[in-house]
Amino acid sequence: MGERALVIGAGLSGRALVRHLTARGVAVRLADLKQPDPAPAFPPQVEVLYGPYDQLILEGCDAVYASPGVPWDDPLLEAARTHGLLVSSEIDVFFRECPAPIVGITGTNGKTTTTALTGEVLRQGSRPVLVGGNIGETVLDRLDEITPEHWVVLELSSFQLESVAEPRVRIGAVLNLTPDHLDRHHTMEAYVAAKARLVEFLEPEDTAVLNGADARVRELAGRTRGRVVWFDRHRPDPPMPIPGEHNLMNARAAAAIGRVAGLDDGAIDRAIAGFQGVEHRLELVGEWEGVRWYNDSKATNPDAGQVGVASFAGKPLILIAGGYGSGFDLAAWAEEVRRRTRLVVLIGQSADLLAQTLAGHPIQRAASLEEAVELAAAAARPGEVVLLSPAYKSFDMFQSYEDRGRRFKGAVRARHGVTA
Ligand code: UMA
Repeated sequence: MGERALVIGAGLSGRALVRHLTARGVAVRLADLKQPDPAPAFPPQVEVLYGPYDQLILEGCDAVYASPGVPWDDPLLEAARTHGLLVSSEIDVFFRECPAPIVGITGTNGKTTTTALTGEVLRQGSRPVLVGGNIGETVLDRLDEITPEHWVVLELSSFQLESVAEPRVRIGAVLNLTPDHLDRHHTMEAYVAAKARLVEFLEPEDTAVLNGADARVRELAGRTRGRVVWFDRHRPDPPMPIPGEHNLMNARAAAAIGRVAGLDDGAIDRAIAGFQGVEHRLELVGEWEGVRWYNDSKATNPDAGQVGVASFAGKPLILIAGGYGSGFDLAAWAEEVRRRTRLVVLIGQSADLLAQTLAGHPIQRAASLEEAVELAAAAARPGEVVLLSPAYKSFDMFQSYEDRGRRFKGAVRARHGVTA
């Protein structure tokens, strides 16, 4: 754990690390390229450094803990390795210290819904359940409440998986694999390799829950010593109340995990039928004047955006899309959007590119999300759906996809005279 540790990043993971390390008597230096707004409060003994940093910041430290946003091949981390320092992360520490069996869920899209759903399914059993990880809840600061009787359900991103020395789980589910985060992983092979770590550390008594309908995921069966269960073939089909074929796949994955964990089909079905959905994933904001408004801000790449749009098959759709990011293949997204939408309102940095990509299709441009809501509201007719499903990341106009989703909901409610 180190006597003096450097923590990089003052976000959710960094703050959890600072609490964990200081509680164990480790002297902590915290560095962040920029001061978060609002600035988090740290105990006075923590040395806090905001602004650009270089290798000198390692001086006197015997361990470095990086946030998921820090590339695992960052020059600072490489220098630390060269000097023999421990290089670790919030989720790495958690894996080392967690006394309970872990269910790990990864994939490009659907992780958060499947993680939340799996938590609901496992709660039907007798063991206490804790849900966290990339879903937005750090788990390190909850170690004290976890017993060997628990199930811990973790959403694991590729960034988190590559940062865990031995990511051994009891049940590891991989939902799908399409290109994402290639700015960070450089190649699709490297991205798949990070995700594959979830099943590569399984022992024969563990289970890989895989999607046989996804060619890249199917290949992972050859990279594990664990038993393989194909969740796409799970039957009976659970009654999933959230729209979209992809959500039925997510429900099959959660149901397959439930069966591996020893639950009966009736209990699994009850949990899934009562599922309320997850904020920012095809979340119903409300219905006004016969128009239903949905927040799918979590759609941060074209694959997720395409899935969002396809979820409303048969209903006339007004789509709000665009944001931050580059290097995406837009062909499949654009085809779906042309087929399903009556109007697209474009926002964000990618608006020009999307306008070109959708040339000939009805589009409008908005300078802000609030203006996009105004334009959509003016155009929408009773029986239609307005969907925010950006297909891009949020960082050009917002702090995060959560910030974007909440601003959207606020603007939609304000437009319809709903305060609070
Ligand atoms: N920072 C540096 N140096 C760097 C990079 C970042 O100082 O080289 C600083 C930033 O200025 C920022 C801080 O680090 O202030 C933020 O750290 P972070 O981006 O790692 O964010 P956290 O708040 O710690 O949140 C992370 C995950 N973020 C990322 O993976 C980018 C959250 O996933 C996760 O919920 C949280 O840990 C708890 O586990 C979010 C995410 O977008 C939801 N994940 C990606 C995705 O789902 O596609 C992977």
